[in-house]
Amino acid sequence: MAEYFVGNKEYFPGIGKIKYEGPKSDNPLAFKYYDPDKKVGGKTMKEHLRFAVAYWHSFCGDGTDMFGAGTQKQPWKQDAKDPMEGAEHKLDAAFEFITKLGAEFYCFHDRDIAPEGATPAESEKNLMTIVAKAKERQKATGVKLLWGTANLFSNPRFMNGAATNPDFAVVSHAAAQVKAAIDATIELGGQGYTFWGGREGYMSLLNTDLKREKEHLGRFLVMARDYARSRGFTGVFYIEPKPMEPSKHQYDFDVETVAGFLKQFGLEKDFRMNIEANHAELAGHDFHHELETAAALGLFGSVDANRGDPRNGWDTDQFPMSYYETSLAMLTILKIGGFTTGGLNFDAHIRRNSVDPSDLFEAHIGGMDAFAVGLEVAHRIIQDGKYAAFVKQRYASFDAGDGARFEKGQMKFEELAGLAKEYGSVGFTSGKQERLENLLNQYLLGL
Ligand code: XLS
Ligand code: CA
Ligand code: CA
Repeated sequence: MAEYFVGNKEYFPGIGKIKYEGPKSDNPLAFKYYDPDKKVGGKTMKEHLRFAVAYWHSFCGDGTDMFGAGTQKQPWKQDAKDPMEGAEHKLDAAFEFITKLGAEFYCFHDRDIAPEGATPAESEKNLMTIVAKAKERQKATGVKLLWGTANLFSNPRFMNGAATNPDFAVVSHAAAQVKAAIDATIELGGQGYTFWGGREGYMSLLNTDLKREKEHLGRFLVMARDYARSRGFTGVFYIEPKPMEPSKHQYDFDVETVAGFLKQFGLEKDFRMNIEANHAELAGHDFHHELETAAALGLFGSVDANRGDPRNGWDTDQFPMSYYETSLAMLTILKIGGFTTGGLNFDAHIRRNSVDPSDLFEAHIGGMDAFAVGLEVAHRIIQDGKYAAFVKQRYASFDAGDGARFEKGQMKFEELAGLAKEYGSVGFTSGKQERLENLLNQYLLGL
């Protein structure tokens, strides 16, 4: 077991490398469907799915909520003599966990991995000290950084926003953090850098200059991109849409809104979407809708894999479980050729009453299995081509003749209007939705 942890202490004793045991296994600490080396199409499951563990939920959050204190013991927080030693213990626990689980990647906020100092300079020093240690552990374990980000929402100075704060001094603090977090991401070979607009939005329009705030956000992102590129960052920038919480209205509401914003500020070449299932739901969309919209716009990037609770409308960040959702998600992702720099980041936390160290493993195992099933179902659907053939046929009237001329922009509006007379009574072709939904259930059960 010793080979799976790199620090001085084992934080998850009694749990070894998680193995694939197949669907009949009754071992809760084994994969039932995720078989990393199994080939699906031309790639292994591991290459397709690019799983990442979210540092903040798994190693920082301890079950604290608005109504009560933390419930999860987290031994890495218990015997440190100061916050920097605590950060190193956390790093050891994280790399032990990720390695035993067999995830390829992790993601972090600056403040997840290193404590904030009294000044920006001290914060940066703390961060880069831990980054050097993380780099050693990445080398020792082969675990890689999917993306880094800056926490621009926890410190009270960000209560009115970060890049969109009405006070310019706060904007400069946000820049200090983003600059250091970009440096950290580059140093660790991160394949992406994420901007989630934590408090970039408003609580009331009565005290907000919406136009100016959005322009400040655009300016800030342009400057951050240019800085990162000047430092040699070749990865992808992500914006992660979310419609609300903590703000009443967040500027990065959903994929369509962000797409318009990126175009407005000339950011569409460098930025892609990091789509979270729970955020899609908060925006009143299906997860599949957000993925398909990003794919259609050529802006798909990465995924924060989790689920919400459709009945309470909060960002509950639960682990993904629904094969229905993972299959539809993987269908869109496979259709556009799979992930490039992105991956499936488990931005999810175990429930407050899940207090056993093994619960964290079981949660991730379930999420990885759910996406492995989704991958296989989506692959089979694409191989079969039944949906694709149906959709192709549905739009066949645009493939030749007048329809094709319309698509190519070779027709005047008067001509289009005039054609109505020629076509007469049309438009009563069944969409066959029920048949197609029934088919999806057949695929899900593998019949
Ligand atoms: C919060 C967001 C956040 C981002 C990273 O709702 O999901 O965790 O993913 O800042
Ligand atoms: Ca997220
Ligand atoms: Ca969330």
